[in-house]
Amino acid sequence: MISILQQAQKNSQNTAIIDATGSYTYQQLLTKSLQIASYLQHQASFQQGDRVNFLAQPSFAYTTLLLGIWQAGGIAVPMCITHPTAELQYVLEDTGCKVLITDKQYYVKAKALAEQVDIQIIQYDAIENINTSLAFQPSSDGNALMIYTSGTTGKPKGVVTTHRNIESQIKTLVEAWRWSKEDSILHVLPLHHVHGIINVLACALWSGARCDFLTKFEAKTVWQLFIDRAYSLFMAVPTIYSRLIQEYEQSDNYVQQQMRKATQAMRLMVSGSAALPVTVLEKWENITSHTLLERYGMTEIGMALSNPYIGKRVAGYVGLPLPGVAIKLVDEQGDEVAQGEPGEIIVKGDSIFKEYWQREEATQNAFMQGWFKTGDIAQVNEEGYFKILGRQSVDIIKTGGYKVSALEIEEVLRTHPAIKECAVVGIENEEWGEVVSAAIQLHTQASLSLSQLRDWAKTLLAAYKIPRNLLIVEELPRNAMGKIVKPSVKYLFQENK
Ligand code: MCA
Ligand code: AMP
Repeated sequence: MISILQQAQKNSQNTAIIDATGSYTYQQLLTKSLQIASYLQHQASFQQGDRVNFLAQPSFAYTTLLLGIWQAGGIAVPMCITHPTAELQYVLEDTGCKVLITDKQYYVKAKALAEQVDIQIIQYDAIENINTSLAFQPSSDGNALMIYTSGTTGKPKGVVTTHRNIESQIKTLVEAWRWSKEDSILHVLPLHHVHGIINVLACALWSGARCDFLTKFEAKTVWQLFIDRAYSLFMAVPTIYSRLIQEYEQSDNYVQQQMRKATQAMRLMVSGSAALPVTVLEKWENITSHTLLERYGMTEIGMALSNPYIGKRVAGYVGLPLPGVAIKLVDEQGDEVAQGEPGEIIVKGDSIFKEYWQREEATQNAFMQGWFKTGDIAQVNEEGYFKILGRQSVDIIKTGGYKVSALEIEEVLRTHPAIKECAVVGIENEEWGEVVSAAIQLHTQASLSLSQLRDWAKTLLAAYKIPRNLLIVEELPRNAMGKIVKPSVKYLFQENK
């Protein structure tokens, strides 16, 4: 049996999950997960190692699907519940899955998808009262999870991690941040990324802690739940902390006092997925007395660097290497840089992913002598703390904690009949980190407004990929080779603010 299930068995009587439908123990989680595993093995078109995609709200159902697919020996592919059909269809086709499981809410959406892709759709509620014996068990070296991530080339790639990788990612964080079964956490993050799946949900399950799901982030509700439910932990992206600060500032004195009291009583609050502005860290500290623990990670590697749980947390720095993670900073030739010099972060360890799904060349190019090349540039201070300086590629944008590829968005924009050429860049923004912005050259006599563009794009791109700023230009800035110069495009936006 895989370790996360063994861990759950140790805490069978504890409350595991609270969601919009009720409260569930670890025993209920195990029972339902086994039913799902058995259903897949006996009643679905499933074989060991198959990808099983699923679309479900953040909930008990989602959690049992994740564990059930793992127990069956499948690769769990959690899909984004807010993605438009075009993005979902891409993921279904790329994974080549035979089975898609959905909760009640997404069944109709899934059925429509199934008309375009040949797969079996299983409704979660139909998985009931069947024999719960398993024909085969997963192996710890087997593939476990596939998460789609945007990169510097083409469409998003499936990042495949094994049970061993995941176990290593979880154990590292459980140890570093001292998770225990006494903990409880409010989960407000999307469940198709590592931050929400591993750092919050899987660490809670591993520890026998309680995880409460909020279906969609909403600042007022989060504060109310902090006040009502006395959580010990919270983890989010910087944009969420900004939103919570805005909500605090709009509240009256009495409510602010309750907000302060509730958060001061927590033991740890973590920020990650994007750079935490020092102003946000300071404001949060003034409200809650917590110095946010900032850490650094990536879909391909889990978490790699973290400020310490006990000890100095340095504003603007992402901390020190986590246990079990080897890190080096290298120059363009792959040689380690001198202390204090900037270099690319390369990482090695058990938590590093196995491969990009069916992209052998991309997988090979991502590694250098066994070290994974992150594409992030950092510098180390005298005390060994890392500071992220930026990314090698201007074509990667981080907005609201989501990583998006400028090239992928440009490819979609070019299919608009009014657009002759375009360049997408991320423009710095205190609340969102960066905001997706498009400079567009139109065909003669064509016209296009931002709202027209956004309306058109919403069936093709996830909401966070759709440009928020539009600049119509006569010509895009190009170099002598005719290549668009992205820094100059950014400058155009700054000039036209
Ligand atoms: C929404 N809005 C935006 C953006 N998104 N404006 C600019 N840029 C954006 N990216 C605007 C909307 O237009 C709307 O404006 C208002 O904000 C509310 O929109 P809504 O869709 O309701 O936003 P939201 O649902 O509140 O989303 C904000 C969010 C979300 C909760 C911060 O982006 C989120 O969950 N981010 C987390 C992503 C994450 O988990 N990443 C981890 C991947 P108006 O009101 O004017 O219409 S990274 C990872 O996993 C690695 C391993 C790591 O290190 O963690
Ligand atoms: P993703 O591929 O969505 O997992 O995003 C990973 C990327 O997020 C990293 O390569 C970094 O560029 C960025 N990132 C994550 N955490 C931080 C952080 N604390 N500070 C700055 N960038 C971060």
